[in-house]
Amino acid sequence: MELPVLNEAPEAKSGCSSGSCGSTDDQIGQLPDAIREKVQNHPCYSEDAHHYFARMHVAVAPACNIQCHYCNRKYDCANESRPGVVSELLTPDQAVKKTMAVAANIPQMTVLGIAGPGDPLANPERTFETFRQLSKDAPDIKLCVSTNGLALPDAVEELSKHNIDHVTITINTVDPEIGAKIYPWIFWNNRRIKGVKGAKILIEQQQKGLEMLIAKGILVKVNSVMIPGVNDQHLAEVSKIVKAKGAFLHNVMPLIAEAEHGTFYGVMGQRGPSAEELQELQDQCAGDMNMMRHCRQCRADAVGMLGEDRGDEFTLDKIEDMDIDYQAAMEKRKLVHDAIAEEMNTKRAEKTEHMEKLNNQPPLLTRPVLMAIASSGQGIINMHFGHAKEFLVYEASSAGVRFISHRKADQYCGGDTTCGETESVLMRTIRSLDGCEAVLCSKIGYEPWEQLEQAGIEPNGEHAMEPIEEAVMAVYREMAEAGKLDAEDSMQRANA
Ligand code: CLF
Ligand code: SF4
Repeated sequence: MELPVLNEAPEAKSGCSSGSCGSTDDQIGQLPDAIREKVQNHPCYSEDAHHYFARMHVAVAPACNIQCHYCNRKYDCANESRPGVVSELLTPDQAVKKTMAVAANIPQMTVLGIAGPGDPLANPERTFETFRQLSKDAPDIKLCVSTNGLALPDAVEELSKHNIDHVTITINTVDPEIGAKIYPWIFWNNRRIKGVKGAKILIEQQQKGLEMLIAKGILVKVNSVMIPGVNDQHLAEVSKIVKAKGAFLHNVMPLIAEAEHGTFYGVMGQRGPSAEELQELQDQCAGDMNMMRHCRQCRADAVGMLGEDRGDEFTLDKIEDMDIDYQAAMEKRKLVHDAIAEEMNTKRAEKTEHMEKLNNQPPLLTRPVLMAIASSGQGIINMHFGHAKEFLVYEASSAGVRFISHRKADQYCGGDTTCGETESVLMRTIRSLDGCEAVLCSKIGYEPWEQLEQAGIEPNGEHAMEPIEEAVMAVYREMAEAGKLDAEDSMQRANA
């Protein structure tokens, strides 16, 4: 079938500006060398890097100096962690030992972050002692910290002394009236300050800290928790302001509020955003800002690639028995990092060439389509549908392919012989793919194939081991050729 063509490409639905993939790594390709060097192997600051490099957190910071309505202090700081998770608290010495053990055993681990379980800068001695030791003993590890910002201005000088190039500030609002609906109180100058007054001080400290970090040349990522009905209409404004001040990346995360977590919002029934609402807001902000869409809301003691947790391999009793020669580990790590950098460069060049070819083809007169991908990393489709714990969601449109988000799934398949037997888990997985019209994986069993088709999602195992963007574009073109992406079809789906 002949494809309908346009004389000019229609405007992309989103902030995709490059005409090909509007992802963060494309923007990173255009950065000045000094900044590119800082982000190219940081899995949070570069979407591309998160397929190859790992991060770890050490939970050394128990105290917090504010209260957020989405937090219960029994659990890790919800500004960078999935709510409802408890981490094992470490001393700085234990944290250093654990970091070096992980670095020696997982050479892809490039970043050590401190993100809780409370606020790292409300525990300055423990946080800075950990950073001090690591910047001396393990200089090849990037150091990263996440904070609510209240104590940030007082910490900037110290942060800049320890080779800390990356700081995350959680900024949920720049309006004290909205702030009072998120933060019931802050602890400031030995006093508890409530309501608008407390929120105003917090906001001022966050903005001052942001400006001071930028002045020191430290990269700043801003996290915001999207709370429908509270700050959802306001976060695009926050994005504009933090970008104007020099923040590098904005990570809008969904509120997760469950009654069983015992948080104020959870108990009050405050809802979190749907996947569509989150994407809409991220797209709205993307006009002004680099957006992070691959955040996995890690725990305060996370270890491994984003979305993976290898913490059990590095418990205190296990690392006690490990004998680490860090000099030898550093040499091995360098070889691994160089090999990954070479692979990434080759893949990036291939992708650019491939996308240029596609962009030279006549643009399609078709609507955008979402596809779910089963991948364990390296940017390729390499996972069995039933083994996937999460799916990466990409959007294909006439403007190219872009990464949208990830969706958590229950892994329902215990192995080839049991594939597809646990139906209710399968149905939950399929529900998590709501809005996607195709799922691309390396292999898929008969039963999930049928169930996906019944749910209106095309299963596709024909692109195993292929680069994700290329496969998504190929399937998009096939769907367009088959007439599945025209305007009429779009109306039917909307009405279904
Ligand atoms: Fe950790 Fe955060 Fe540093 Fe990354 S996590 S302190 S910037 S090294 Fe990353 Fe995890 Fe999302 Fe955080 S995926 S929760 S953004
Ligand atoms: Fe909880 Fe983090 Fe907020 Fe402190 S800053 S109250 S630890 S979510």
